Amino acid sequence: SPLVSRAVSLIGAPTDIGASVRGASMGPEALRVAQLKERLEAHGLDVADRGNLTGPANPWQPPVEGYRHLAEVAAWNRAVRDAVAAELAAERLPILLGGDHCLAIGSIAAVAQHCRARGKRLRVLWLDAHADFNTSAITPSGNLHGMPVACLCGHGPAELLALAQHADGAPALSPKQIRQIGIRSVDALEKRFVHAQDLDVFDMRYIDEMGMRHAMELALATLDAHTHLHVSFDVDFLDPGIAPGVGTTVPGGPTYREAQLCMEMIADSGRLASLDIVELNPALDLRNQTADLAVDLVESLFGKSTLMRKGARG
Ligand code: 6HN
Ligand code: MN
Ligand code: MN
Ligand code: MN
Repeated sequence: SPLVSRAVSLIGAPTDIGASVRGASMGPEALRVAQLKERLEAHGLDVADRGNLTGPANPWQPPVEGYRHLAEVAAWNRAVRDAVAAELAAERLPILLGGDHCLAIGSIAAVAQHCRARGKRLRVLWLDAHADFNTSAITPSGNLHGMPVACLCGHGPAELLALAQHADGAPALSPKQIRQIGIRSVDALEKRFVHAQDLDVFDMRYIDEMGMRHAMELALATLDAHTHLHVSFDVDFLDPGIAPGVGTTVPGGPTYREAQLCMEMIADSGRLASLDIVELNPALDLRNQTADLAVDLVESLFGKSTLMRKGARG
């Protein structure tokens, strides 16, 4: 779609600081090996690979007061936020290559601040098996990759709220701006908090009963010409049968065709303006097949199949 920026920038964040299964730190390189840049260029995009950000090593420590590696997570997220902000300021579409999902705090903070400064509406699509809405009081793991949505909505540690919130102290996001798709693993207390905060969740039960098409029609409803659409794509969204290379697999995810339709409908909206690709874990993958699938789906997100249909229609 001509509405989507044809200039995109890849930003690698090679860390698994927010997880307890190691290996997502190798995600950026696996996506490069799967030829993300070349495959997007084949669709006419101008792709700049900015290389990898740097940050603290994973110290592999147990949680402290409900958080594992909080200071290191904050350092990585500051670097991500600043890098994403620079690409948005240059009118380029940032693609964050994670890394684990805690990095969406920095990425979406930059997007939220950009949208506020430009008077744009923001819609966030959270494609994930998990709601990522834990807090230190309710987390079963202390892993910050289970908390980014809550942090962005203002529920999190001061260190992360400080880097994510707006200048006036308002949270980066309101739950009203978020649509979660593919959810099928939510912790018991997390579930209560998701309901209390009134998050809009299209879980797998909904997708089973109503279909991916209907879920996406609703998730993409009421976008307008001033809407910035951010997609946070946790690769564990996908069924583990097709995407084994993630640290926290949950059975019963979208099939190949359901995932393609999801991406195609986002492409058709013409509003995609920023993207995270996170939680890819090459240490658990088979011959880089999950990276290859992720790139295939991202191609669809940028209109690969839309172009096919136009051709078919003449
Ligand atoms: N992810 N709900 C679990 C936790 O530890 O908080 C799993 C979180 C997974 C996070 O995959 O991005
Ligand atoms: Mn912009
Ligand atoms: Mn996630
Ligand atoms: Mn997940």
